[in-house]
Amino acid sequence: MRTQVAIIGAGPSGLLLGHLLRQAGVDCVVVERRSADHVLGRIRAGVLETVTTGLMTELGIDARMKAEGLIEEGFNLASGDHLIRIDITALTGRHVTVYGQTELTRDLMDAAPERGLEIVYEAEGAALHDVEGDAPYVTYVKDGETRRIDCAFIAGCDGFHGPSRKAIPGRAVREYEREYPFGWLGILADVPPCHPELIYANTTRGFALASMRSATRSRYYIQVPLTDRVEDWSEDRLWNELAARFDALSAHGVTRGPALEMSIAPLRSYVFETMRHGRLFLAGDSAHIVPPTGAKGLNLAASDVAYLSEALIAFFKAGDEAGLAGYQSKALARIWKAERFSWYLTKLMHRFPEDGAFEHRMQAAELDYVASSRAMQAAIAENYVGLPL
Ligand code: FAS
Ligand code: PHB
Repeated sequence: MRTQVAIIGAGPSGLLLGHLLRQAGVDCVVVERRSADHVLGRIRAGVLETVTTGLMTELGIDARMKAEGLIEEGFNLASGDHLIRIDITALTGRHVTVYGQTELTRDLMDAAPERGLEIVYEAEGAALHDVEGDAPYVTYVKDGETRRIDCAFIAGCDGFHGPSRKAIPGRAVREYEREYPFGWLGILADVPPCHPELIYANTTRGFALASMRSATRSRYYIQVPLTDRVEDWSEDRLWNELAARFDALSAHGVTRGPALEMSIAPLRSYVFETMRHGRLFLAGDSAHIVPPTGAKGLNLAASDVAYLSEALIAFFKAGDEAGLAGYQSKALARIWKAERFSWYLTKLMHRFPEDGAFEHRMQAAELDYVASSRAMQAAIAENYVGLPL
C-alpha cells in the first residue's frame, strides 16, 4: 500500500499524530506491534498539561476527558511532616488535568474508525527501509503475511524499545542518558484518594507519590531499590508502607483495597537528539524518557506531536519544508527544559543510596526555601503546568 506518512506505534504519540494528520487531510497509517487491549492494559501517566488536553480539544475528542477528568489547581510537596502546597493556578493562571493515559489512549483508539485513521494492530517485526532516500517504506508481518507501506515520511512513535532509533546510523546519533538507582513501585486501586490533590513526599522511608484517576480510584507509587521485584511486595506490605508515609500528611489517610494493577517502572533521563534523519522523524518516548516525577513523559510526547504534525501538514498542503527542517531544534528546546525539571524534582524528592546526612539536610533546606519563596514556587508551578510551545 502507499500512504503519505507511516506511523510506527499506537501509543499516545502515534495516535495523536495520526488523528491530527487525518483531520488535516493527510494520509497516514499506524502500525502497532501489540493488540489494542495490550496497549490499554499499560498503566502509565496520570497528569495532563494543557498542551495535551488542547490537542484533544483541537481534535474534538475531548468529551469524556472534560466530563471525567479532574481539574487540579495545585499540588503538594511534602518534607517531613508538613505539606508545601504549590498553587499552580494562582501562580500561573493555568491548571493540570488528572485523566489517565489509558483513558486518553482509549478515546483516541475509539475515534479512529469514524475519522478514517487506519491502525494495524498485532503487526509484527516492523522494519524501516531507505529512510535516507526519497522513497522510504515500512515492512511488517500480519497474519503470517509480509506487507509493505510505501510513504513519503516515517514517524517513529514506537516508544523506548521500538525499532525507529535503531534505523538511524551510529554516525548520526547524539544521545544522553542517566539511570537512577531506584524504581517506582505503583499500585492502582478503586479506593478514594487520601488527599484532594497530588502529594509528592520526601520521607525518611523514601519517596512516595499519592495520585489519583478519579474520586474513587487512586494511584500510588513508592521508591524501591532496583533489586526489588513486584513479587517481593504483597498488597498488604505496600498498603502498610503507603500508610506510614501518607496517613499523617494527608487529609483522609490511605484507604486500602484490592490492587487493579501493581508494577515497578525503572527511572531514567534519556534524550536521543537525532529526532530527524532523512525521511524519519521521532516523537515521544522513542526520542526521550524522563523520570515520572515531573509528570512530563506523556506531555512531552504531545508537544513533539504538535510540532511534527504542524510541520508535516505545512509540507503536504503548501510544500513548505521550514517546519520539517526546524522540528528537531524546536522539539529539543522544550525536551531539555522538561528533562531538567524532572531531574530537579527527582533529585529533590528521592533518597539516593549514596547520599548521607549532609545531602538530606540540603534537600530539607531546599524544600524549606520552596515553602518560603513565592519565586521558587512560581518557577516550579510554571514547569509543572508545562512551558509554552
Ligand atoms: P509508548 O511507549 O506509550 O507507545 C509506543 C508504542 O509503540 C507502544 O504501543 C508499543 O507497543 C509500540 N511499538 C513498540 N515497538 C514497536 C514495533 N516494533 N512495531 C510497532 N509498534 C511498536 N509518564 C508520566 O507522565 N507519568 C507516569 O507515571 C509514567 N509512568 C510510566 C511507566 C512506564 C512503565 C513507562 C514505560 C512510561 C511511563 N510514563 C509516564 C511515560 C509514558 O507515559 C510515556 O511518556 C508515553 O507512553 C509516551 O507515549 P509514546 O511516545 O506513544 O510511547
Ligand atoms: C500518575 O498519576 O500516574 C502520576 C501522576 C504524577 C506523576 C507521575 C505519575 O508525576
